[in-house]
Amino acid sequence: MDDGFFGLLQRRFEPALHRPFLRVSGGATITYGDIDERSARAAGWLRNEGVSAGDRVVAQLPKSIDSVALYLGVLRLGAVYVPLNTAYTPTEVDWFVADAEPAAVLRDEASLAEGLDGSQPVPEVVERSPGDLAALVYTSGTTGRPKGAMLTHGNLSSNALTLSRAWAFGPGDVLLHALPIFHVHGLMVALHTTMLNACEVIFLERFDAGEVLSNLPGATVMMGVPTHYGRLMALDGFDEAACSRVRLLISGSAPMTAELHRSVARRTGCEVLERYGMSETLMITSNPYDGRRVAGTVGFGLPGVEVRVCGEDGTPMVDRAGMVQVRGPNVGPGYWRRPDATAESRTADGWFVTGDVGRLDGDGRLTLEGRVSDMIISGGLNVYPIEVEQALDAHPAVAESAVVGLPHPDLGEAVAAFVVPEPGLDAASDEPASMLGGTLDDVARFKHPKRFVTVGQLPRNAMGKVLKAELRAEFADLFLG
Ligand code: MLC
Repeated sequence: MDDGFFGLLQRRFEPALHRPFLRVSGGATITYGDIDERSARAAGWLRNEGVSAGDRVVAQLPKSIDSVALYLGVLRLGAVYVPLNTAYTPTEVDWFVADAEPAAVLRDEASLAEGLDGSQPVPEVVERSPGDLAALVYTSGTTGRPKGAMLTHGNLSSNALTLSRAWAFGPGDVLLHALPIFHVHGLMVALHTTMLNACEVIFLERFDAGEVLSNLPGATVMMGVPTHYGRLMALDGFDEAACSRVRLLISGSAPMTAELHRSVARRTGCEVLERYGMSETLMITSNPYDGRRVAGTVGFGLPGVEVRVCGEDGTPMVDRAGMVQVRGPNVGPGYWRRPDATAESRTADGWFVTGDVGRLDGDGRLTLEGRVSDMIISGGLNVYPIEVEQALDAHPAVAESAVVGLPHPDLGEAVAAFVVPEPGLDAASDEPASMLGGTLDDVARFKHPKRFVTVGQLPRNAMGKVLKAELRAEFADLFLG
């Protein structure tokens, strides 16, 4: 037993209580001392609401100082944080709540602020073992039924310490933070590395390219998804002068094209450091901080993290494409209350199967080449086609549908739907979107198809399986023209 991940953070905060932590738009800054106090209030408030160690706390909240205080309050109380994308619809949220069975659900910023203001701080930190749960991060799945990826205190501590060293974080760093904090990238990768070093964070509510650019000269590090860097490239001012203090631009959550990587380097003098991870494992590989960063690759297994690529028969291979598998203290214990899904995601000898297809070179450098499932990554957010297909198929005018990801200049991939109308119903409609009315109302908007294409039938193989690869090939230019 020890005091878990929050205890580790608190020891780092202690000598730095006067130092600035989060600086929000408009200039207000809270210090490490302030966040320590605010999170103790959050713990006090949650305890009064009946939350105790091991209980889940669901949060669907805008990005704010108080939502960070809530996260830390949950950790110090030994409870389990369950962040939800603010874009999820009430129906989607109901599903997560039923699955997580939380002791508290927070969806209203005003009552959070009121709760924190009106509560007594509870300064103790509840003891936790490295194997105790700290967070559940929901990911969807190929069956359309989301799964809560469990992360322990040990997972959070080990990955934060590893990244902090690998990326040479120090107290003088200023991180430009424009990511959402309901996913591991913005919440854990970005905030944990900075909190461990008591650095300052320019904490922007959302990604607005102009606002990011105007804050860049004050930053030493930025983390983003490729879409963020693509949008910055569209602004003339994204150049060497804007990046004069920047020592590191990091990209993850979706593949960055080698072309974007090179153009950012040409324009700013900074070679983006691309890394690879997922909710279930936190960060797995990274291009080197010192050493060659190779565009189009995600680098080497982080210290302490083992990565291998296996063929269909499970044999590890070099220089050939296969399944990427990972093992290490970063890998979570499995999916919440889903022993079936947990077992399916592991090999007999205990490696986690990522679902990504990749190739390791002789030096251990990993290049990702695709995915086993037809999951779409749109602007750094994962979209599982089956959720959208099920909603489309429920419409009386739809005989069947197929949803795929197609190359998109801004989002990397964007969601496209191929819809076969029921016979006799408006088959000639060029506007399937309007024909489909409210059928997608319960689906988060970022998952909605950006284009609908009416087709007479879907391409299928002899077994009747829809050939999505054919749709992807035939309509590869849909968003590029
Ligand atoms: C928003 N929209 C999207 C979208 N984001 N559509 C597709 N894909 C996305 N990613 C839609 C909204 O539904 C809305 O549609 C319209 O775009 C405008 O909304 P917005 O909120 O104003 O969008 P914008 O600010 O432009 O957001 C785009 C974005 C943002 C790329 C800046 O999505 C973003 O910051 N993404 C980062 C996601 C992230 O943090 N991923 C980490 C996952 S962790 P409408 O129809 O309502 O107008 C992970 C592990 C790891 O993957 O290794 O990191």
